[in-house]
Amino acid sequence: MADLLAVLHWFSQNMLQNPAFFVGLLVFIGYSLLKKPFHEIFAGFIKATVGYLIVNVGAGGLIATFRPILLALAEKFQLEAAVLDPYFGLVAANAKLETMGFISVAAKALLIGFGVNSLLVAFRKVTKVRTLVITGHIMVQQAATISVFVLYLIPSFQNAFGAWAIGIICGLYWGVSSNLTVEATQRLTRGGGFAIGHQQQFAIWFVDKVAPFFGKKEESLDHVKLPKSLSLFHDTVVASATLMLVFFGGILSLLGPEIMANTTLIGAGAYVPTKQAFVMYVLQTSLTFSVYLFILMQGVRLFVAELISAFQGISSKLLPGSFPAVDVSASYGFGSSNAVLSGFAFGLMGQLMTIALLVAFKSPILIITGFVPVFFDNAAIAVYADKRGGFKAALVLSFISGILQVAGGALAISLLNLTGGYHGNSDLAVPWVGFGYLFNNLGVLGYVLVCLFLLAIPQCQFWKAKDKEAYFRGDVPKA
Ligand code: ASC
Repeated sequence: MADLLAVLHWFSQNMLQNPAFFVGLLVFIGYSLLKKPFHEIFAGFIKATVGYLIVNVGAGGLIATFRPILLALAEKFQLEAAVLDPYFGLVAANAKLETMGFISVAAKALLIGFGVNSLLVAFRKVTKVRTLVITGHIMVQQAATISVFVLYLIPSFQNAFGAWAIGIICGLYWGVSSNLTVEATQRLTRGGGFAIGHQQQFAIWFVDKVAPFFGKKEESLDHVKLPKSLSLFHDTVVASATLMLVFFGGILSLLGPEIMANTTLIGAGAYVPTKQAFVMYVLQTSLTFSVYLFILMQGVRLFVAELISAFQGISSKLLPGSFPAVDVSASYGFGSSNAVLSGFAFGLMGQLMTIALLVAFKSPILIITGFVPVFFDNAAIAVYADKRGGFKAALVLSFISGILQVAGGALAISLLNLTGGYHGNSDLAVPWVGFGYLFNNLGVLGYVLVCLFLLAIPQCQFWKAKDKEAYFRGDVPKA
């Protein structure tokens, strides 16, 4: 038993929590099952792992470039507010768990959750769940936040069973929510063979359903006719650099050189007056966002391509009819070229408008926009919405999503009594807040009801599917 625990611990630390190697391993296994020659297996392993490491560089760079701006904003305007971002949320959740005396519960729950998700897929004929979530860094964040939901709101779980209660509901959420994205993602990618296992699966499902009511898919962002002088915005690099320049250039100019040069506050990323003119610092920092965005997309392309072909080995030999559920940025390359940026821009407007309303109505909880939810969620929402309902759907739905992220985030902070930050991504800001109220009002009964609700979702999907075999093949939907 002790040996088994040691193996599980090793697996969790080195693979699950470091998904670059986990994805590499999956590719290795997939290609081996497909009986590819060894040099191809090796090359696949390298490309997938390096691709994922590149994604880490891109996502990490975006987040790190944003952090000094956030610190300076808080200092300059003395904002005692919570940052809506899963990394800030992770810190806040861990601090809360520590004060409650449950330090390592989230790590245990992560492993149990992964086990539950694997069982749901292994018994997919019964559970109708086809997707295994493999985005470890996200699962770490979610396990921590969900630990607070379960333990803080349902005190009767504050015991040895607690980690199991959290793990079971995490595993159900992972398997069921990612399973909801299969049809939408197959449609978007024309049969790419993967699903989304990230932070906005419910939103993707919803957007895919409602987008057609907003307009025609033919009126996609790619087909929006821009005047000749603006058509250069069809180029992603130009569009992203310009947007970042307007947004971050505006904020940085407002903050001014003095505060940005405060190395004690800002640390790495601070402005060094002896080295550079401030205007050039603003230009460089803003353009750095598009550099990291570009890097992120390259990495995604590399690992997704390998994972998709290798997973055919796993889904044809080991788990027929199963899909890997991966990072949402895997979907970006399949949308209109400007969908990612449009989603970010309109989501940001929705967030800022709601924050202004919180201030105007003197809300006791003030929210600061964090980069991860406003960028990654809304980008995805626009990509999926645009595919189904054209540009109007993409813009309106990402705007609404921005509103919900802030409103739901504020509710979650007051419900969970958190300080400093909250997760803020769509799933954690909308459905999970609803689950939280059920936990709070009904206790263990609320927990059971949420588990039953989650278990019922794939049954409904299967029941609604006209062709039951196509459901497990994950055929590309016709309409
Ligand atoms: C998240 C998160 C990240 C990014 C990354 C996007 O939610 O925690 O680091 O999105 O996964 O590719």
